[in-house]
Amino acid sequence: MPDVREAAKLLENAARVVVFTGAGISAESGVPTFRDALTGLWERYDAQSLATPQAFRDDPELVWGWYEWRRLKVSSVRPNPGHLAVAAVEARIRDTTVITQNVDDLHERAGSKNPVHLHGSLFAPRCSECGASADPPAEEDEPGEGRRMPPPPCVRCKGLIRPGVVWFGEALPETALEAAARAVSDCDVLLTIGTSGLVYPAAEIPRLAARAGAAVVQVNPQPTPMDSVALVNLRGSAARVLPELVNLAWPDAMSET
Ligand code: BJW
Ligand code: ZN
Repeated sequence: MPDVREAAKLLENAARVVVFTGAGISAESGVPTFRDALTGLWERYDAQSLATPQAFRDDPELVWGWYEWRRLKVSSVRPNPGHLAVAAVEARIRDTTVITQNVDDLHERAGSKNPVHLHGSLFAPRCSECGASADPPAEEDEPGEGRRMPPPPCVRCKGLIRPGVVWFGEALPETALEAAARAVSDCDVLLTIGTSGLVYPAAEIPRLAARAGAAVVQVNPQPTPMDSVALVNLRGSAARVLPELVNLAWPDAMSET
């Protein structure tokens, strides 16, 4: 049986599904990944100078400006057929949990109900001192790559507002981790899509699901450390493979979303 048919059968027969996504699912919407050769963000930017608490302490204007540029870029793009296919799975299987490492809002905009954001969100800034949540600033006309911007002050304590994302060395949000652990512990199928599987603790998720007895299906154009964990490896892009997979499982599902 071709791999995609085998994956469709697994999905069709599943009662509980986890969809675990990384930057690759948003790549075809125009959001760069982190580690892809040539196009990944970490090819052009230094993670230590931008995605750590120390970076924000050292140069808050550089870090805030970079995240505002990314937030506005995400706001200007649209979900792709990969995100829509994930929402179609959710519409067919009620007990579906979408767990994403992504800080964009493309799953929500595609119709996913309540994705678990393991690494936070570009759209949920908060105070770096007292933790109070803040609204993202009003949209600007020109995102301006590389522009420094002073972070706004917290209305409660005047501390600096920081991006609501999880930086290296920071703990993942407890409620998100708990929701993820719960969903993974008793799912029938876990789809891992567009993630390099290099960043922990998120990278444990497919392994935990496999250990708990789930069938792991991976969608990625490149090999990853998850290849050996997955029962089925679908080598291709999310926007191409996921609609095909969903259409094989439920022939009308994509047109219903
Ligand atoms: C496609 C596609 C298409 C392309 N279709 N697919 C040594 C060993 C183990 C762990 C550590 C270690 N040293 C340090 C650590 C810990 C560290 C870590 O894991 N580091 C590793 C890199 C080594 N982890 C942490 O620090 C975490 N926190 C932590 O451990 O806390 C401990 C603690 C506990 C208690 C108290 C205090 C502390 C936090 C990790 C936070 C990660 N943050 C980032 C940045 C978020 C903000 C931002 O956006 O700037 O999250 S890093 C970045 O990587 C981002 C992503 O969510 C994450 C994962 O990346 P992802 O999504 O997998 O993207 P890529 O680019 O890596 O891969 C893309 C994939 O898509 C590729 O496979 C492509 O082939 C594929 N693809 N096109 C489908 N069209
Ligand atoms: Zn504050």
